[in-house]
Amino acid sequence: ANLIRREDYVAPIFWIRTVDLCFDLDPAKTLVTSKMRLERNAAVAHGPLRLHGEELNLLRVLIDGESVSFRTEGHELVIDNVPDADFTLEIRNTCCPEKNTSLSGLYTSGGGFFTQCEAEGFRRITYFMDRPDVMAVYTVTMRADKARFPVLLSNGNLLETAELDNGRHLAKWHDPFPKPSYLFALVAADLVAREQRIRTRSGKDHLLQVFVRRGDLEKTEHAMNSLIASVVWDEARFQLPLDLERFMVVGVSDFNMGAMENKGLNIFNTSALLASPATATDADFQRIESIVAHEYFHNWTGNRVTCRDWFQLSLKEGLTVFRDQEFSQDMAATPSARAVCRIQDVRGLRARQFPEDAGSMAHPVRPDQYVEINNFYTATVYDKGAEVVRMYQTLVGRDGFAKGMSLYFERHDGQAVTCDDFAQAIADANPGSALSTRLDAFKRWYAQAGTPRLQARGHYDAATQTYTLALQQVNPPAPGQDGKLPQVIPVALGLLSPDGQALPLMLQGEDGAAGATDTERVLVLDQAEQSFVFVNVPVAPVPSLLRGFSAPVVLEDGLGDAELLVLLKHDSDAFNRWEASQRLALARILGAVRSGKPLTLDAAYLDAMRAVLRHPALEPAFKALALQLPDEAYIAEQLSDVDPQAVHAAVAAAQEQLAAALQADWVWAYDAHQVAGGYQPDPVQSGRRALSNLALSMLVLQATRSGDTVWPGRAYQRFKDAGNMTDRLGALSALVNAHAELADSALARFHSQFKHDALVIDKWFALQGRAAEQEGRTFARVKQLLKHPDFTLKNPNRARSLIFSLCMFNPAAFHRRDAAGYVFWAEQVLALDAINPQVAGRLARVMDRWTALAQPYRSAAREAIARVAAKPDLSNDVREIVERALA
Ligand code: DPP
Ligand code: ZN
Repeated sequence: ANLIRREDYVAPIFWIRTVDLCFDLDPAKTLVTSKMRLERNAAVAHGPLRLHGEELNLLRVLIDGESVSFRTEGHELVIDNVPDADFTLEIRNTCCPEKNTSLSGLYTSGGGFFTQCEAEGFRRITYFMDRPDVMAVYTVTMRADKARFPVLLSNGNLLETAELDNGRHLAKWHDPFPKPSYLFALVAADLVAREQRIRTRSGKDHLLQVFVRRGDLEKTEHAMNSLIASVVWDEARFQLPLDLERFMVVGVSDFNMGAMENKGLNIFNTSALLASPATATDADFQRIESIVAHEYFHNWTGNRVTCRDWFQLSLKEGLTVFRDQEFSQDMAATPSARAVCRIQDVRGLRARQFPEDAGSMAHPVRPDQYVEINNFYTATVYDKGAEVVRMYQTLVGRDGFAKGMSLYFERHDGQAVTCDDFAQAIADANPGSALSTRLDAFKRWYAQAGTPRLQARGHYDAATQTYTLALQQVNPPAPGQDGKLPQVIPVALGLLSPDGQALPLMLQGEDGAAGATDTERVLVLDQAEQSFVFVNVPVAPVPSLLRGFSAPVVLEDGLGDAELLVLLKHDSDAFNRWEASQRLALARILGAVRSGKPLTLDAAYLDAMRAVLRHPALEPAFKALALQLPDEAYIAEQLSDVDPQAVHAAVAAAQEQLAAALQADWVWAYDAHQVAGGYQPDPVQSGRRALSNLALSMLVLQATRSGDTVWPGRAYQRFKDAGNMTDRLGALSALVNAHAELADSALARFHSQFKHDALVIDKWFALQGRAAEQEGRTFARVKQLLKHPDFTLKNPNRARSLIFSLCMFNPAAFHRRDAAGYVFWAEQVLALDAINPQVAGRLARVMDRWTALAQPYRSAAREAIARVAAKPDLSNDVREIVERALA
């Protein structure tokens, strides 16, 4: 397999200016005719024309209407003799959509045709210069059987429809915006649409459409509302209008990703699109809102300005994740709900990106090399990339960032550019800012992999009333990277008096004006070590550092229980308040794991948690997050020689003690947070449901352990009577996670009630795959479920629901001392690889952190990885991952 390197980038030898595509759609054999206008890139030396193509049947090649000689080299079609002047190239080929189980290129799903071209799927449709810096204007003609495929969609505007012989029909689309091939899309299927006309601020009219299968129409209201809100938000916050008359969204149930931002024709995994109160949870509603927004926002950040090459992926993904996070916060409206969004985002970053940054697949936000680009749609590129964009905003301010965005579009609209171009635009729009004066150092965030550790030590001098904060950063080596340089770390902070008062933050050398009355400010650490001296500090303060998680680093501030309790009680920064709750729990769990002694939660911790739960002013959504224990994966990241069973035992013990000690409080919390009135997925209602469901799970756990049947009975009742999926699933998972006796009959009832709704059955599998492990019961159940008639590896959502749930989200069920989990993993990776390499590659990633495991896990994991690597015909996707794991 070829290693592709960023430093080897060369501009294309030819430009493709226009493409005229013609599809005669047939599931078994689709005929594709492509007519292109090409032009030599004057800036680049001579060379043959090279086109990418995979799994295609080539029928003919014409240049200016004449046949030409050509050859193939691997997956490339090479034409040596091409005119110097502009010319037309016509290619005719076939492909086989119904055999395309990789879901990349043109494939069939549920009897319709769909495409997925990012990153390199277009070459599985026809021969092309399938790289994002080749941008062309597309005209697409589709012909298909009208009865089976009544809806024919492609990018842009509909030019023409016509009836043809033999029950076929035709549609012709034209997209006026030049675009890279990865943004091409086509849909031919039996679908219906929810439609909405809107008039935007600028006074233009637009048609929004959400296409789904017939029975799903009533589940599209939330997606449509989310789309409208996204259009309004992008115009208001960034002055970015909708540039198309028609904006289409289509749902498909076989899809590798969440969704795809094809120009004017977004294609969505149904799991990221369809929701009704009866079938989707609050978390689903929230996820749909953010993914609809994400794909819509790509229309500017990704489509109008795209990536020069795939190493720049974070240019569009980091930026667009940042934008969808900001959107979700703005939609959440209240400060507390905003903080809840931020906490959830950081939780996700720590659970997925931190381990990635420390493991075998660690790579910079802008990677330097890859074998298979599909393997680099990662938490680092997306979520750490979003944190990098957030730091720009922190350094130049919200208005400065908006100015930078404007300059970015002014300079680069219609171009394929790099992360450097983005950085330069933000810096140039903010001369003299904390960013512009250290731009080169800031850009190390794109180049250096690994999570920096930020060490902080404070010293208070009562005599001079000064507080000296010494900050130090340590950048641990990552694969192929040692001797790293200091990064630019914005540290938002406040200082609290021991009784919780916010103290003014004036630095030594500042006059009265600056900092005198601020109680929060941002320090910029850009050296390995720096000290900051605060003056006029009346008492020894408790530092609240890295507020709002102002940089993606691991903070080591050495605070003990007493100080964390002050922050938990008084910090005006809700993020750090939550963080204090997590650190109190973490310290106890890590203490137990490291000492090998059973965990006993102390009264101070339990009282603090009770105080949070009973707090008169804190929002329920916040309480639910503060009372939730840290993820096992996050805990494991704090350890070397991880014994996942020991981590699980400590977490389980903490859970049980929290359930028992606060029993009366949980009863109160459950009763006091019932939601009256109709279902709304808003932050207030969903916060109440989150807290009452947490309370219920605690009560069922406690009851099951003590042999009491009242709460399991109530949970079962609630499971049966719930008016929405959030509460129904909450009650069900309370029963299943506690291994309550009623769990099995509840599961059976749930299945029979929802057997016709694939997305709900996915939840049914996922719940069982993620169920708390107890004496191997969860693992055994998953193996049993593999044989369930509803299970299939071919549908990515279903495969993920069971297999990924176990291997990725259930460490205690997966990491078994007898290695059966790893054997299972190897089998499933190989089985999936034969069907869908992208999904198999994702599953392969589960072993990224195997070297951090203790024995006997480590040796067994290595053996399983080696078994996969030994398979001769692995996909590039899986091979790259297992080879890096073993390197
Ligand atoms: N569909 C993926 C996303 O929107 C890749 N672009 O992030
Ligand atoms: Zn994206």
